[in-house]
Amino acid sequence: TVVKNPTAIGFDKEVFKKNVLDNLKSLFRKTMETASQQEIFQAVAFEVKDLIIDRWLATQKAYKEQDAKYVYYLSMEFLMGRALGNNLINLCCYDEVAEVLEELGLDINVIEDQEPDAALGNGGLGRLAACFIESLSTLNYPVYGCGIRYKYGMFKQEIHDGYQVEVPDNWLENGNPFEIKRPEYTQTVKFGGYVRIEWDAERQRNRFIHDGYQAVNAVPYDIPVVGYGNNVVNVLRIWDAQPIQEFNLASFDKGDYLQAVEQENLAKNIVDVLYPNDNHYSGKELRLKQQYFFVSASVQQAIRKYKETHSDLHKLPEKVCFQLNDTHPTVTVPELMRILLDEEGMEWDEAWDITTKCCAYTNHTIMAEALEKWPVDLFMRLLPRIYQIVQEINRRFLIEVEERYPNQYNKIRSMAILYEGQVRMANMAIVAGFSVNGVARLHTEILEKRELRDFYEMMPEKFNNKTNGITQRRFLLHGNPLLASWVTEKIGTDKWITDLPLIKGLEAYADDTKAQQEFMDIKYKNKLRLAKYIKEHNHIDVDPNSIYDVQVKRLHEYKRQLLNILHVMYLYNQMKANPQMDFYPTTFIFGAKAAAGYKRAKETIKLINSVADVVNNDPDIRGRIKVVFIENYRVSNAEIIFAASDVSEQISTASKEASGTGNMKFMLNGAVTLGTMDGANVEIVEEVGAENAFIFGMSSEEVMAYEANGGYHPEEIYRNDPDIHRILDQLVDGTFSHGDREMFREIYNSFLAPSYGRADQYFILKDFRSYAEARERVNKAYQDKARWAKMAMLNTANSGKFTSDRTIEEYVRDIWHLKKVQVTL
Ligand code: 26V
Repeated sequence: TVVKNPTAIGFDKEVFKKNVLDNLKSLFRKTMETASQQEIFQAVAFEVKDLIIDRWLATQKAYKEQDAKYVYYLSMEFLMGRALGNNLINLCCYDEVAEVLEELGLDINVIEDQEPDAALGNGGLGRLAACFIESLSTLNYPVYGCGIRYKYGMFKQEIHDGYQVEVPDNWLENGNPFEIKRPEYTQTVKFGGYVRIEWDAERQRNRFIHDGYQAVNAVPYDIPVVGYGNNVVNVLRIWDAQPIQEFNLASFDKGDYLQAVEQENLAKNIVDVLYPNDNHYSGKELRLKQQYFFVSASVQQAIRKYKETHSDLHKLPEKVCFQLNDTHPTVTVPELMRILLDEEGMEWDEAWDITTKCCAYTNHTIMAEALEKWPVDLFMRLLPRIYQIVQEINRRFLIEVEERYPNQYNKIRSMAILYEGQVRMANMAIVAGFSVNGVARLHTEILEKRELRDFYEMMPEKFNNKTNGITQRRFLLHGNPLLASWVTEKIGTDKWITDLPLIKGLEAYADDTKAQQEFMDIKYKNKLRLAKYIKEHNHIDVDPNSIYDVQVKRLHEYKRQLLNILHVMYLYNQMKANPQMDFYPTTFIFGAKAAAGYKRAKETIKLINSVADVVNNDPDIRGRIKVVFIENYRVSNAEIIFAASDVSEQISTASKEASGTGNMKFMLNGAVTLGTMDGANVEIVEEVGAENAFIFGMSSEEVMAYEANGGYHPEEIYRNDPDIHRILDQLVDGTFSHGDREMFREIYNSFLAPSYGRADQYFILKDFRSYAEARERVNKAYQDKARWAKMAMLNTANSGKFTSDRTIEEYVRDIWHLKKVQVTL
């Protein structure tokens, strides 16, 4: 391929080869002949870590010399995926290593496949964090990604008889060759106990002493985050929990004994598992423990590091910014206050001034059920001193509200941090942060005009938008090497790798028949690759000449996978009634994990698989409609899926999807969006032009207007539209369930007789006709090969805005104010 290496100087194939063989010997006592592919992966990965180490040292040295400002990106989730391939790409020696492996009789793809995904995240929010730290490295900015080293990441999904089964993800089973344990940076985190007040005669004020607590050690593991071709290596620091003192069986003192056992237990389960919920809050104590655990360790570490070279904590904001990835790390605010007040002896006002200049908050959803509201009793029991500080923050803020809005109790009701026995984390993040951002223009507008209206009115200067982005190094260069090389050839430079807007150069080829042919040939090859993957993993034959119409994302009602599959049922009915209908063969591809306790989501997976069973095996259909549910959708297979897609399904109920990032990955890879005017789809359409996308459905304004009126009446649609009537009836007449009339009863009821809430909350029936009509347009458009090729190419060509490099430059300009650091070896 064409990726030429600016900094692979020093890469010596023969040395690399020899070292890999040596690693095999020293790690496993094996030779190339006897080693397994997994062992070879380990040997290669250790060698790659070796390539990284000198750059890593040089980077941290350069930061120190320049006394650089850091952003601490605090996130419960980093959905990194695999590291080997992307590290090689960013070290600019992917091709060279592929050659070495080939000379050893190995296929680099097979070696890469040995690596488990680092799935320390659920979906959009976690993957965004991963793209961000990669972009920060590539753009020469100092960052610490701070998170949790979950023993079990996102569960593996298996499909048994059409149902989702969750299997634990023991991702560290074979060790992680890229991580480095840093016991010397261990921090202590305290839970429970009580707060004692002592009079400090010397300083003439009260001292708050936290006693009777249980403590846990937080031990960091560092994972390198390699920038593209610039020698920069930043750190993803994930914390493991260890008991304070080794459990001492010889202890005679019963009090000590019990305390030792308790502390050991506390340490044991804190980092056990990632909560597999996406968008649904449930006030679990363990989750709050996880939050405070990694936040306290990270903040203590940041302060300690700062104090190594600075004496005045008042200038902390010049060197440190804490970016809160959603409200999950919001205890950063009271934790920083605690350190400044109790450990550094500052006065409230000084501490508050520093804290509010250091913290910034990103909002990722307006879904009410995702809002974190901790019960006060739980919160104060687990974090007694932190709770006191929250009370004081709240007290002082409410005085401000009262001054600004005398006697307007509604303002207090909406903005108070402590309200009706709950700690409202978003309110605390907004009150204490100097920046509050949404993740797409429409989303930020909805925050300002609706969800956070009162805050926006009171402190408009805090609000800003940062439309999300994705890294083209992973989602084009690594995931779609054929298209990557072709782009470079066509636009005559590989500079798009770090300057994505250059990809606009492709526009010149939009009407060029030869280029169209080449573009579609590459798409075809990628479709073959995905067909092979599906055959191997799902045992379904897929026709690479069919349209690949794809919806991959977490399963959630607002994302409306149900609308998609209901429409497949409708198409099936049409084709049964009219076998000669004009229809270009289409493969409807789904991939989605459902939160383990999300019943409706799990029923929807079963419905998709049940429809697949019937449609795929009906001889009347002659394979013209296929439905495929790809098991265990995750970052590594996502790369293959995006590259192979023709149609990108982005069909959320307008106003509900904050941004979406999958939509951008599809666009970059030349898939055409079939979507609603929601989240970043709005900006995608703006970039590519409405004629190169298929837009349908209600606007966010319409949706919100209906919601304000308590919903709409889906039963009218059911009564008046015979096709819709039919598919809903088919949910309960056994058509797709071997005669079982109860299997999909609850889905049916959700449209017509919901047991709680409104009927058809997500406006599926209301948007159905408009969706069906858009899908017809897609099917027609695809039959005009030249037109489709042009549209697809224009999507790739106009995806420049959606690089996370652009997003990061905006964060740096408006919020973080970092300086670029050059690193030389
Ligand atoms: C929320 C919660 C709620 C409490 C329980 C555990 C848990 C875990 C994760 C989340 C995150 C939900 C928010 C989220 O993922 N939002 C997504 O963020 C993407 C990146 O900004 C954005 O593209 C998606 O539109 C948005 O849904």
